[in-house]
Amino acid sequence: MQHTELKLVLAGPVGAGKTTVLRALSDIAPVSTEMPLTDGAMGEKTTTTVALDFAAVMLEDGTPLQLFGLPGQAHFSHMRPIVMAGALGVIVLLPGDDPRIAEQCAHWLSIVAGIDPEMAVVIGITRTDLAADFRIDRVRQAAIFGDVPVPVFTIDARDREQAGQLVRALLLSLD
Ligand SMILES: Nc1nc2c(ncn2[C@@H]2O[C@H](COP(=O)(O)OP(=O)(O)O)[C@@H](O)[C@H]2O)c(=O)[nH]1
Ligand SMILES: [Mg+2]
Repeated sequence: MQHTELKLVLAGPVGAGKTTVLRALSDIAPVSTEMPLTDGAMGEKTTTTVALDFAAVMLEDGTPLQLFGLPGQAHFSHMRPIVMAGALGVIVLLPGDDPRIAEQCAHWLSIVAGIDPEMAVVIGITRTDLAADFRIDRVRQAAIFGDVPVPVFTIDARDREQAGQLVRALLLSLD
């Protein structure tokens, strides 16, 4: 049993579901820094995370877990190393309905590796219900961190149980 505070980070592009996962999991009212999208709305999405998202979760064994979301926009990339400092692992979220998901996967893994190449990483793919032609094998081919394949899961970010599965997978990979 572990009672030291755990810190995990959610990374990924705008619209991947980072804020949604944090809201689904949080035991407290999550802290968000949502601002109107400067480039105009993307579909139904009119706001984006500018600095960070924060949520607190108590794990079943009593361990407090802190979850931070990284801003997706490159414009706020200077915040990423600050938010990632002290984290034990990163969940990379990717939108399954983005046709460039394999490139996004490689791009976000290289961002995380550039900040900390020793980081534990899992990948969660959201919005696959919106993508009839989604192929998980294309993402798996791009899901290499260092030289090691990263676990890939499909989840609905709005579902607390499925979002929790990503956290459990990441925590299991730590020990
Ligand atoms: N249909 C569908 N929508 C999803 C799923 N996961 C997330 N979303 C939606 O996708 C959008 C993601 O936005 P958000 O959480 O703000 O993404 P962020 O930019 O990464 O923080 C929200 O409208 C979610 O409700 C999913 O599995 N299926
Ligand atoms: Mg967000």
